[in-house]
Amino acid sequence: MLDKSPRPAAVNVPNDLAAHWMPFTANRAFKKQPRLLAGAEGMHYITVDGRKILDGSAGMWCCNAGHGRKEISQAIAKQAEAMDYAPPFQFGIPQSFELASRIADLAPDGLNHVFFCNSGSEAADTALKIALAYHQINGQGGRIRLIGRERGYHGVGFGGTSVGGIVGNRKLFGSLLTGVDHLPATYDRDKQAFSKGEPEYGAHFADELERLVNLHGANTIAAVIVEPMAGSTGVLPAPKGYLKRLREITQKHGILLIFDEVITGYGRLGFAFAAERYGVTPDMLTFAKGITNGAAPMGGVLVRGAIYDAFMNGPEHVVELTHGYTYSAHPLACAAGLATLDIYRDEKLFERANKLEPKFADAVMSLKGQPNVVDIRTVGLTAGIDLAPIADAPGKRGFAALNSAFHDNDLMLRIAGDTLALTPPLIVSEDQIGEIVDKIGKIIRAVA
Ligand code: PXG
Repeated sequence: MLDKSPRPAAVNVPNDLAAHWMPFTANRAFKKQPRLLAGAEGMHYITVDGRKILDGSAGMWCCNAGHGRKEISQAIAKQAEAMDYAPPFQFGIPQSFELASRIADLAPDGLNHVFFCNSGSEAADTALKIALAYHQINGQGGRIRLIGRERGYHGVGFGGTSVGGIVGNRKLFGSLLTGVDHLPATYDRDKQAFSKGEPEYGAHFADELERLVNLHGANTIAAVIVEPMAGSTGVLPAPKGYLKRLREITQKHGILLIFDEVITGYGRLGFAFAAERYGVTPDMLTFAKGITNGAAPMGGVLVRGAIYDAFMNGPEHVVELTHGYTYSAHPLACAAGLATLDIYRDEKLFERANKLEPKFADAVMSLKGQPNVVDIRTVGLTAGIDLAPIADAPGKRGFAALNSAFHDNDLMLRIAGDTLALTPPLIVSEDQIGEIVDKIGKIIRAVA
């Protein structure tokens, strides 16, 4: 428990943790042994008791340019002084138009309009709604089915939860959306364990879409949504050729393809977007997290010109898409986004991630042979390390690793069950990669 005695504190430490019901957190365990953060600079977090924690997870896949970037905080402060808030419906601010143009410039040709929202969840739900609306106004209103993938994660809205493929996130929440089906996950450990980059095995998993088309009828299917690399379910890179195959099948049947790039966007895989890495352009692409380096909530959907144009009909005084959020294109988020994109460009961080990828992969792969390590996957500056679960207690070893990392080894990592996920800021040095891997080795042995 926290020390409740009166004392001068460098930071404001709460004396009661009860009131805050924490998201996606084991609340009781946390409140017994809190992991409280007070500061962040460069590659490190600072705990409330002043310890430096090496950031192996870019916060939560957000802070690609590292922490404490003055360019971003100053841009936010300046914007807050100039104008705190502006209504995004029927009014606009110059910064949102500039940001949309710059995001479109980074995206593959054809994705040239941006719809802003505030999170990855809202981005997923927005893209799914645009897909349904597009078919409706395009005279194909029978296309109402949405297809996701097992082990996919698209946030926690009802749309994203429905197309998502994680039983723990779905089973408590009723019937969810109807008319949803799922592709199989692309992972088969026996065939692809310890692959660096995209596994050789598994392109054929895309052919399952043909099966779903045969089952439901192409003209009932609106869209397919997938992550180019499933991140939060344990780092599952797309098998070689898989995304191209999905593109071919969706195109053949008039089905929209949506890439959820909330994690893979803004340099994580060595390119502005994974779509570029794979040479596959979807019809829509969702992003969040890295767009503001995590410094302000923002998400969005990149949309093909033909989809946008399809809505630009009817009387000009009428709203074309009845969708949006009070905080869409919030001025502080736009300011943060513009400053963040400047840093990515000026420091060539996407290229940096690309160059570091082989070294990062070799370093993490060196953990093969450590106790309980049953698979390691790497792609871009991301790795997933599967630990064998403790019998009858799935997730317990992973949770122990999270605690060992934070309390005993001064490292932040992400866990998905018994998988450890590493996804450091793109500013990570080669020495720091070595430091992260050394710490992970110690942690794996500590939880053996
Ligand atoms: N899509 C993807 C691919 C994500 O990874 C979301 C959507 C939802 O974004 P918001 O901003 O609504 O949370 C995400 C979020 C983890 C972890 O532990 C990662 C996410 C969420 C929860 C846990 O790695 N990513």
